[in-house]
Order: sequence, then C-alpha cells, then structure tokens
Amino acid sequence: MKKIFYLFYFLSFTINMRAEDGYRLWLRYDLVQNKTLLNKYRAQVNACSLFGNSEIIEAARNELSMGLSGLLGGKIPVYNVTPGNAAKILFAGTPTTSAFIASLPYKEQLQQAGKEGYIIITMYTGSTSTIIIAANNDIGVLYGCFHFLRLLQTEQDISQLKIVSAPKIQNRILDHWDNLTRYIERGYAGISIWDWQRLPDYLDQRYADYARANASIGINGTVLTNVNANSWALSPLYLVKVAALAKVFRHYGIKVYLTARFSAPIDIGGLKTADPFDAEVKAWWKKKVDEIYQHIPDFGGFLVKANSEGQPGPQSYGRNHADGANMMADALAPHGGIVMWRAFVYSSDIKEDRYKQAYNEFKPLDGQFRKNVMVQVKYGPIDFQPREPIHPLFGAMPQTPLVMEFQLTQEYLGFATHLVYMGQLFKEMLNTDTYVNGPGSTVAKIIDGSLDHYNITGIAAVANIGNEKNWTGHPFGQANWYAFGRMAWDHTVSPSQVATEWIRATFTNDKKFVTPVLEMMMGSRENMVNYMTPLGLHHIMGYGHHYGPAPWYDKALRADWNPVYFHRADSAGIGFDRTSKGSDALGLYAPGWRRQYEDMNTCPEEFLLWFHHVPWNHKMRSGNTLWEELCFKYYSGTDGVLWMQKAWQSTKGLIDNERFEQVNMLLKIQVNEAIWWRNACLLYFQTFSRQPIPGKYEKPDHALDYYEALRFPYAPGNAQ
Ligand code: GCW
Repeated sequence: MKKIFYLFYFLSFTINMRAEDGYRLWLRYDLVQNKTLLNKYRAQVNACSLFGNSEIIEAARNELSMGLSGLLGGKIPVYNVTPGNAAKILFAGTPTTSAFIASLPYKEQLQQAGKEGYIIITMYTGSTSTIIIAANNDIGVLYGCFHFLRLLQTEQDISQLKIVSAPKIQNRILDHWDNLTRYIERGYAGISIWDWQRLPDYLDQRYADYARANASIGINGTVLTNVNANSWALSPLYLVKVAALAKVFRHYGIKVYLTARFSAPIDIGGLKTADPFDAEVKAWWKKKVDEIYQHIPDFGGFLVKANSEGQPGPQSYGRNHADGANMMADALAPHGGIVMWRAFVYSSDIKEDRYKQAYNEFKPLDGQFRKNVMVQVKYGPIDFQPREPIHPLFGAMPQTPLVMEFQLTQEYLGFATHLVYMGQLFKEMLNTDTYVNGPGSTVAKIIDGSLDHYNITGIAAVANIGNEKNWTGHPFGQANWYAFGRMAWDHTVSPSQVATEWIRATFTNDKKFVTPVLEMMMGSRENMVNYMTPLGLHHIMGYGHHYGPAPWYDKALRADWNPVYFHRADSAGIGFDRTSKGSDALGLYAPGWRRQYEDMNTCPEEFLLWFHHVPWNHKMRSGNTLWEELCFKYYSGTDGVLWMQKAWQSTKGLIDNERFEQVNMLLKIQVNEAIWWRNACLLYFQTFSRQPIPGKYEKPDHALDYYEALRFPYAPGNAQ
C-alpha cells in the first residue's frame, strides 16, 4: 500500500513538474482554485453553442472546449447548433452565422465592436443567465472566447458582463529578427521556432501554439524574417514554407509578412540593378509579389530596412526612401498588401547628431508615400534604450501613417536574464504628449490615427521568442509579449492591470503571490534604468554584442557606435548638449515640448543627460549635486534588484518549484550584473568627476581596469 502511495506521489510530482515548464504561457487552463467561484461558474456555463464553420470558428471551438473543460473540470460540450434549452449555455457567433445572435438587442454594441472586436454579455431570462459572445466577424468571436477564458482564469465575476471591446490599432504585429539559418539576431531564447529545413511538410505543434498565444492577446500579424534581410526568403524554395506557416496562422487571424531585401532583383532575380525607377526592376517586383500571393492569398506585405547599417536601398541609385517604398507598394496594392518602411536610418558619413538623422531624411518625404505605405519608427531616436525621449518623427509626418516599433527582445535591457516588465515603458512612450497639434497630441493618438486621420494604423514589436521550452528564456519575458499584445489592442489599459492579469493567468490567483510579484514587475523597469543608464545616460553598453557596461569604449569605426559619443563625460560634466547651443536635436520638437526640455532647470531629470552637458556640481531637485545624484541612482537601482530578489523568495511554495527556481537563479545573476553595471559606470565616470563615491555606499569590489578588461567574444545575439 505504502509503495503504491509513493509511486503515485512520485508520478504526480513528475507530471506536475513537467507541466510547469512555461510552455503553456498564460494559456494555462487548470481547474479554478476558488471553490465558491468554481461553483458559480459551473452554474452559469455547462455547455457552449458556437455558430459558424470557418477555420477560425474551429479554432475558437477547440479553445473553448479545452479551456472550459480544464478550468471548470470535466467535459464541457461545445456544439455548433442551438440546443433546446438556453440556460447555462454560452452562445458565440456573428449575426451572419446565427439567427439567434442576429435577433439579440445588441446592435449598437456590435457596431462599436467593428471588424475585429466583440461583445461579451451576461443576458438574463428571468433568473437564468446566458453568456453571449458576439462579433461581426469570426475573428471577433475567437478574440471574445479568449477574453472570456481569461476572465475565468483570473477569477473574475461573470454574472454581469457588459464588455464591448475593439482594437484601437489595425495592424498589431510581431517582428521576428530570425535568419533562415535559424539564428536570431538579438535573440536570447534559443534559435528560431521556424524550422525552415523541415517545412513545409513537418508542422511543429509550436506553430499553432504560437498563433494561439498571439490571437489570445489580439496580435494579428507576424513578420517571419530578419530586417537584415536575406533575398532567399522570397525564392520559391522558401515561399512554399512560408505558405505552410501562413496556413496554420490563418486559423487564428494572423497574417504573414516578410522582409524584402532591396537588392533581391539582383540577388535572386539575375538583374543588374535594383534601381526602383528601372522598368525591369519594377516588373520583377510585380511578378514576385503576384507569385507570393499565389502561395499566400492573404499575405500581409513587406517590412523593409533600407540604406541602414549596410542594408541595400534606393539611395544606392540616387533615389530616396519614398521612391523605394512606392515601387514595392505599387506591386502590393492590387492584392491589398502594405509596405512597412523602417525609419531606423543613420550614417556616419553625415556629420550630424545621430539623433536627428532619421528625422532629417524622412520629414521632407511626408506626403510622398503611396497610400499602402507606413513608416515604421522606433520609439526613441537612438535605439531601444531603457529610457528614451520620444522619436521626433512622431507628430512630424501627419500625411504618413507611422508604425510604432517596440523591442521585446531585451537587447539593451539585460538580455533574457534580467526581469524587466515593459508595460510602463510602452505606456510612457504612448502617453507622451508631442504638442504637435497643441496639448493632448499624444503618441497614442498619432499611431492610432485619431490625430491625423490615417487610413491605416500599426504597431509592432521585435519578438523575444525562441525555441526554448518557455519561449522567451526568462519566464517574465512572456509578460512583455503579453503586455505588448494587450496594449496594442487597447493602449488605454494600465500596465498594472495587464501585469496582474498576466501573473494570475501564468502563475496563480493567490494574493500572497500576486501582490509582491506585481510590485516587483512595476518597479523593475525603473530599477533597470537606475542601475544601467540613470538620469538620461544612453548607449553605454558593450560594443557589438551590447552585453554589460562599457562607457569607456571608443574604438568603433563609426563614432556614433561608441559610448563616449553619447555620454560625452569630461572634467566639466557629463551629457550630450542637444539644446540650441549644441546639436539642437530639441529643435525638431514642437515648441510646447521643446521649451520644457531646453532649460536644464525644467528638463525632467530622467532625461537630463539626453539633452544637456551638465556640470558635476549642478544642483539637482533633491538637493544633491549631479555626481551625488548619479551615485544615488546607481545604488538605488541595485537596491531595487536586491529587494526584488527578497520579494521573490517570499513567494516560495506558492507556485511550482520549477519556475520558482528558474526566476530565483536569474535574479541572482541580475543582482550581480546590476552591481557590475553600477560599479563599472561609477568608477569610470569618477575619473572625470574626480569626486568620491559617498562613504555610505558599499565600495566597488574591483578597480576600473578590472571592468575594462572584461571580454565576451561569444555573448549571444550579435549580428551575423
Ligand atoms: O538595435 C540595432 C541592433 C541591430 C538591428 C538594428 C535594427 C536588426 O543592434 O542588430 O538590426 O538595430 O533595428 O535594424
């Protein structure tokens, strides 16, 4: 008897362990733990009726069946017919697929839901309730089902639902920087999940699970390939593989896009030029695009990085970005495809602050792009730093739809080792007021089209996904993928609400866990800013691989790849003067914005060194000198991580051991790396300030030359 017990114990233990490897992301559908709620839910839903026959409805049916059976326990049947008795039934469908849905008094709500949105309503007939998930199209039904399942997962009351939800931005896209070799540029979670070699015939289960995860948060597009592009992706060999992926993703409303290398007509087309004005080149792209649509009838379009960091582009032929984008747009237009043309351009030949270069190139082109072109702009003017001011192009191109580009992969945010929740970063950028049309001209209103009435809108994020079991390497990297999707759908949702949902769905609803972990997540980004780049420092990381601190580095061939170019520390002070007396990057912004930043005394301190060369003894708002404040910030950053580590330890036993230990180990590394950042940066900047690190702080454990001598030839993710 005892033996059997042990065997059973062992089995359940191993099963449990295996089940929590993070693969299920936030789509864990385990039995609702709160017994009172569970009984209530069971009393409200014991079967579903899902109308329609499309592949998307099929996906919704599978999800509901799997989700409800898991969450409520036992098998919850999902029919595609109207059962005789409507009590305890969940109905889902569109007015077209169901006469019942069409007959409901929710026309106005459905109108608000638009093309992709949905409504979720608890309808009462006497005392019996029926849950209605209705939408105008099947994709809305699928999104609504995911939302409903999330309500149960996060233990919400479903007795009075009156939800109307519609996305504020049309194209919500993940950009993969995945090469055909499966190596991921700036990828820290393994190799690419696209198994090109075995496609199209072998379809990894991951493809469907990837699509499910994306659909569950409203992402509706994926760019499969790296912006540092390979023309082979457009060859027939690869197009059949892309088509196989597109077929899986279609079930979840996800469109496939590819990066187009500008020199493809030469690379794989045998032409002598890629000049966008050349008739043969134009014809080549047209034919290529027609071919793509034969394989993938709902192909989304191209993402293009041109004339940037060595990528070919129209400028090689004396043409401009609009000429290049328009040529591709003309080929895509008859099929409804779009071009997302990146504005991440800068050149070391131009002796101008790198901050200003993209603006200078693109602003004059406003109004010259075709209707199906969007210009994709990184959130800040330099490069995905832990904190950047908003890119000056936002608000400067009223006639060109701009796509916001975020970066989920943590190239500059501690790789997949540091716990940094990006919800606030997204919010900070989206809420920034550009003042271009007076106060209230927020970035969110620019990219959702409400300010300039764009005809298409988009938001994108560089993915942090690889083939690691838990997808993102760090278990908390999943939260950034989740937050991106949720905030791309609705940028008004708060980062803490999104984080709370994610914690509950991913780990547990236990308050003893949710409360401290939410606090950890909410403080994590500011901690990171403090221990890496406080007060507006930026781009001071290791050269090439971008791992760790290297503010001293000055050997890059291009000046604007060197940390010293960005921090400009000297015996007088530190920071980049971008006022009218300096590079005048501030001159690119609307007067309302510029005025505040131009004056050292009114410039928000978190951006101070972005815009000013500040004397070491400058008095900060706290009463500290700049040097003292810098020390204070660096030390509070590391203290913050130490606090996170303690907070995490207090959750031991509240979740599975496997994920608990993973995070525990990662936090240990994060603590060490945060201290490394702090010590290396302060010791180096001290050589200019010539002031001591105040005695109340723990002393750095090595001298500066130790940090300067560290080398990491195989740090992951470097461009290849
Ligand atoms: O952040 C930089 C990266 C490059 C990347 C580039 C870009 C894909 O270091 O690896 O290239 O930005 O966004 O194009």
